[in-house]
Amino acid sequence: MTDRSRIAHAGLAKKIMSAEAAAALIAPGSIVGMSGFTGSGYPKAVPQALAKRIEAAHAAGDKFRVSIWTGASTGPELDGALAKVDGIELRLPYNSDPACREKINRGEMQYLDMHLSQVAPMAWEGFLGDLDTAVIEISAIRADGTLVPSSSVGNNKTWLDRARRVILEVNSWQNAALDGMHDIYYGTALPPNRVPIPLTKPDDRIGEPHFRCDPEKIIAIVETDAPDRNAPFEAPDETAHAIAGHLLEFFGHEVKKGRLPQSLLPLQSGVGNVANAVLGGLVKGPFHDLTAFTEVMQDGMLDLLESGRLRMASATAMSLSPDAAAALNRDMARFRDKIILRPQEISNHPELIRRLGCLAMNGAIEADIYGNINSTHLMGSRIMNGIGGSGDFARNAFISIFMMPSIKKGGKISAIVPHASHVDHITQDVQVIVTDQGLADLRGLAPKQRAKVIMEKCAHPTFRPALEDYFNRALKSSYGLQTPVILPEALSWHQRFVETGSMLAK
Ligand code: 0RQ
Repeated sequence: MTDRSRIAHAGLAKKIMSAEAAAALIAPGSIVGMSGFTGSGYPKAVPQALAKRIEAAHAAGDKFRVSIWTGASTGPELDGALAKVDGIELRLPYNSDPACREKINRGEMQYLDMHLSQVAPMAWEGFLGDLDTAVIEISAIRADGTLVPSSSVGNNKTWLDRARRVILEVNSWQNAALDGMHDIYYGTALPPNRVPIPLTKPDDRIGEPHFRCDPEKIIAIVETDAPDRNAPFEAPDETAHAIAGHLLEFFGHEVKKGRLPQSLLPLQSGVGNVANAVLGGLVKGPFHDLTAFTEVMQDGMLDLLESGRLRMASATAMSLSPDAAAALNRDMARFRDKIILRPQEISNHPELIRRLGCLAMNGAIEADIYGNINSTHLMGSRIMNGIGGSGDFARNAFISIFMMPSIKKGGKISAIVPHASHVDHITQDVQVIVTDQGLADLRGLAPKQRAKVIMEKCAHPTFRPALEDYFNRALKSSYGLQTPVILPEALSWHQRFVETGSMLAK
């Protein structure tokens, strides 16, 4: 049920219309900035109405595509609906929708994969083009015209400021008790006028709870009552438990050595099932009074809060399974003081990540024996999701950790390869690699030392001898011996997979 009391500004209440009428205001060829970060806080009605309009235009032989900017991935009602009707010309900065992914990998959609902290500044700098329309989900409009954000903040502040025209979706499904959870910082500027961001602890509030928006720019308001949609997490399997176990043992070791406090340092945890399992492991671990300075709140983070182990979490979005989202929605008021949602240029800001000393834990597709990480491309060319916030955190973390199962696709793929087929995180940005086999602590190690530790601790036994054989032969034949490589063979494992469906030698 939509709830008219959510729109308390008399002037703006006059702009309520249907999703179809609002979608009719979006021009072909325009750049549209939408809300949404992972499956939360994205507009649910206008994108679907726009998709219908595009489909009708295409059926009539007219060209109709738009460029879509968001916070990160969204839901099927946005990315999926628009991709299916071939309605997206260019998409940025992150995607996990299967229909979009297919279009991108078929070469039918341009995809600009960006560090998530850099999207808002680049939009302000004018590097990305002119933003025509913003379509933003909020949970309420206040009497003074300020806007109560919904379950993600993402780039909404920037889209509301930069867009020529604004369409709002007021979603009554979002709990009214979200009001007060957000911290919208209005102190960013362009060089040479940038000043330090005054945040020194994850629980500092440095902004205001609501978005500002010039009411004159608001051209349409659409009422909705639809839930956020995130895929449920899989129950952690043996592999995920093994990875979590190695990592928790490592944290315990660092505490014992006096390099980490008992409450650790602010946690950042990426997307995916493995990351979620690690958070589950922390619920049972010996660490207390934890904090998180991260991008997304997954189920595991909510469990940690519930357990009392995690004191508070700062993020830009919820990324919860349907069950966890419903549970949080029922109990929002209780969590309001423990969760702060910020714009993604703040949640992922390199200055803040470096200052706070985050422990960054992100998933990866593959690592090479020297510790370069591929987070984005299968066999060097096919996009999976995107770099997301992993680069923002990896380069600036206190300890940058990448985790992955040692083998994928039933053992046909090794996650540890002679040479990464694509590099998102260079070896200098990677301090720890952990697989189900073990944990490689790479701090203080030079390339050939790194290779030995990665092969010994992280590689699966099926692939380890072939890696060692490659490395030993490279030591004899490489052009230089700082980072030994056999150039014609470096990507042969990937080529074999493309040709035979397996990296295993016959
Ligand atoms: O495919 O689903 O078809 O089986 O990739 O892989 O191992 O289940 O791992 O869910 O943790 O995701 C890097 C994609 C890992 C994620 C990545 C296939 C594999 C499976 C998923 P199937 P897993 P996860 C902050 C941080 C970048 C963004 C980021 C990611 C699927 O962590 O997107 O870190 N990271 N953001 O089978 C072929 C390989 C493969 C492979 C995995 N080597 N070859 N297929 N797969 N490795 C959050 C945000 O930024 C929002």
